[in-house]
Amino acid sequence: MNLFNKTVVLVALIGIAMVMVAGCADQGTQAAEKGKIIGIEPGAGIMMMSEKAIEDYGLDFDLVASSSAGMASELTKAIGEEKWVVVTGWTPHWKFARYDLKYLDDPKGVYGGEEYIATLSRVGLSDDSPDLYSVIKRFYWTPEDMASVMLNVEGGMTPEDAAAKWIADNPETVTEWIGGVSSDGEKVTIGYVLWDSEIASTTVIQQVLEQAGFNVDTSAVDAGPLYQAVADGDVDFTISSWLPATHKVYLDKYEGKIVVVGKNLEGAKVGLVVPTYVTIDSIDELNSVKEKFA
Ligand code: PBE
Repeated sequence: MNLFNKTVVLVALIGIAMVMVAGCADQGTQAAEKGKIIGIEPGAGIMMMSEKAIEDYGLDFDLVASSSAGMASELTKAIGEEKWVVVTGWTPHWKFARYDLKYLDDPKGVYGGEEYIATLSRVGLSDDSPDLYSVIKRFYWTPEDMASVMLNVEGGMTPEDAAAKWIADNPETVTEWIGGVSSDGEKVTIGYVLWDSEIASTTVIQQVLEQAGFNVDTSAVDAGPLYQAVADGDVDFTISSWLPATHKVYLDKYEGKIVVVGKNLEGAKVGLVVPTYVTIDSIDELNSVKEKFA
């Protein structure tokens, strides 16, 4: 080997050694790194619950704020690479139809038990608009109904088309909700949050009310401002209230200023969700494998 070649080999070896050292150092910092829980919008009930879970379980994890769509795309990406990922999840949601997922057990009950979704109205709506009030009081469907609309939206339909399809497929239910009510263009404003589940339900109720002759506006805001808007009477009603646990703080905050119309869906759930190939089953095992979630 001539001197030039020797130099090349030497430089290459030094290069390789540097990469190896850097790699080790990297692994070193990774081991100390916190795990990540992929969250959604700040203000969602599930975000507050997850902060509490980090505290109560002493998790060495950061909760990363994102959006419902951002959470879903992180989940999709991780599953594509078979990487471990933990997200703030809820049911009904299309992700359970699309992927093999499971809730992590929550022995401390931070995420509550079974949830329902409630319809809330502004104070005075039942007097000002008894017909409208009667329709939203009758509005009740199943997790499967809601999930089917969400799944079609996830599959590429617009929320409007997916809602119209559900309505066309369920004429008897819709007729029952409308209950013979017919408006000549009364204005209605519905508040909601851009969660996939609430995009689905709100678009359906909007179209049902339009079918009954109402002139419907929707207003998409974050959870905190939504409750404020119902309490202030800026929106007439919302069908986006997750109870008894998820939105308890909001409902408590506006006690007496918001009317609970009734349940519109039962059998909902919130919690921490992982792909089934993640080999832990409980939130209290998260710390022992946090590197996998870094
Ligand atoms: N969610 C969907 C909401 C309620 C509906 C679970 C993301 C929340 O956490 O507030």
